[in-house]
Amino acid sequence: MKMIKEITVQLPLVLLQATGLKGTPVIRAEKKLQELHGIFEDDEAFQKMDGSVRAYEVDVYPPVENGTEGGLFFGFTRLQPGLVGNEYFMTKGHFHAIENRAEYYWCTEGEGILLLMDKKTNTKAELMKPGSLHYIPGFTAHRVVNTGDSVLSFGACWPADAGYDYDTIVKKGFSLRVKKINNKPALVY
Ligand code: S6P
Ligand code: ZN
Repeated sequence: MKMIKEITVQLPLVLLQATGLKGTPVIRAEKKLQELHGIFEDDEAFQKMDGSVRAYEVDVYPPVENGTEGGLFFGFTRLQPGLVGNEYFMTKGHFHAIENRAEYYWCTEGEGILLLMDKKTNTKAELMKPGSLHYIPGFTAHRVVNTGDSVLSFGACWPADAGYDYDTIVKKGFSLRVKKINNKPALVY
């Protein structure tokens, strides 16, 4: 069991070596809880938490300059388990700044839910588990929720000119949340 887990976690490195990306400088972005202010519903619970706790980190391997049309980025996110009130830890979530840009996610470790929301606020939820592959179409906001009690890891591949629009999500939120109710994950509209 331990062996399988190790192989799964190391898959992105194997991939990097295989594609010649080894040696590309890695850009690591850490998101502390305090940087996620405003995205959780229970602000009172949020204020009581230690804001310096790391909620997730993203390693981005950019083989081309940021903004290169036609180029692709590869990234790997590790999202910690946890709760703010009864809402699971999640990524900030974003549309792409160039709205039509699509993306792939695939889960390598842990369990969670990918929330997708189109421009008309129609939502979809997809189960993430090791091996699951997720196509995120253009014009679609995406956010990952860790519903397990261990780290949720996933790879991502997206156009190098996609960019990020976080503001729309911070202002309007996602019309679907994932909460721990009766000790299990529940979708709350
Ligand atoms: C980039 C891609 C991911 C996320 C990462 C963190 O287009 O979707 O690399 O940046 O999972 O999520 P967020 O919402 O904080 O950027
Ligand atoms: Zn994205």
